[in-house]
Amino acid sequence: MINKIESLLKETKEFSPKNPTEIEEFRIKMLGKKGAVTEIFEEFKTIPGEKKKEFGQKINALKNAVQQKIEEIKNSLTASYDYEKMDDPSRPGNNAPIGSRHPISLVKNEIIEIFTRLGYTVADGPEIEDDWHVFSALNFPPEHPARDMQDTFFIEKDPDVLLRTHTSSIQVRVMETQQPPIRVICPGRVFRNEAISARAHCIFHQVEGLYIDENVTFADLKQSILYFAKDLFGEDATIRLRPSYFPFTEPSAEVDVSCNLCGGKGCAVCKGSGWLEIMGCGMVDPNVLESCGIDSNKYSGFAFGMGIERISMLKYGVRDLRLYFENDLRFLRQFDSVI
Ligand code: 2U9
Repeated sequence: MINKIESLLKETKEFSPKNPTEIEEFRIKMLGKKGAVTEIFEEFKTIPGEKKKEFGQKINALKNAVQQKIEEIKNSLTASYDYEKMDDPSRPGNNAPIGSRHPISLVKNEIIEIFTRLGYTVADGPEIEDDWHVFSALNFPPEHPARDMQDTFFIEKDPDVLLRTHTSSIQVRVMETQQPPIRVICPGRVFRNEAISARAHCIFHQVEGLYIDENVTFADLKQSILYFAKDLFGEDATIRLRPSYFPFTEPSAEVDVSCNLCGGKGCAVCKGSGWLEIMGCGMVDPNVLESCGIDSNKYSGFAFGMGIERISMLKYGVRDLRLYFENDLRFLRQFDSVI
């Protein structure tokens, strides 16, 4: 028996597996129900009493040596990633986790895609702006409340340097540098001095559109928005326009789309009205055309603007605007199946 123990100890010391399967085979061979060490424990029962102590110590030492060896090899194999790969070079690699698009980007891209199909091009502009491009060129009167420090983030005063409160400043820049026909879509971040709540944030995203040419009418505006609403919310969607007021458009309107959750019957989301407000729009005020160097006797145009967070909340049933800015993976991962 001593020889057997010595030989098993030697085998254990020299054991050097090529892969995890060989470790498991070794474990079964030594410690399994019919394993060599288990068998020696069985034989131990027949050893006479006076020799039990000596043999017992040797058998236990063997068992510990086997267990220790298995543990050591397992640890070193887990640490060396390449080892398993060498064993099977055709084995697929570990997938790198890929992220998902943010629900603001998803909706922004969808809106851009719809309007580029209608012949619009995307325009961009600075987030830090001056008074002219954000207010004066857009027909805001000198005492308009939006110009107030309570509503707008000013970086400097006299001359004013401020964070744009809408992406309309991009369209002003386009009109100053291009003559009609103009058809642009302007997505971007905007900043307003507002308290953060479930419905409002001091930073949000807008998409605005502008179409200027000869003989552009309110009917063109209505049809373009209807086409957009059907594409985004489904073929059954209808729209209604309610009169409104903006300094930069005349006439102006708020646009509602039929509630896609209750089909217009009235539910909690549309507060029983059957309608959801999605954007504002109007015919570009002739004062704005003239401020930007476009002849208002020859050209007319329409413009529209929407908050991307609002559209995204309606589309995906998100109840709290703050979720869009917190980067909580439990929220963001819900969009990983959307392309
Ligand atoms: C130029 C001329 C006109 C853009 C327009 C709206 C109506 C509008 C709001 C929707 C929700 C902003 O995000 S929101 O708070 N926008 O209602 N925007 S017409 O009109 C323009 C833009 C540029 C040169």
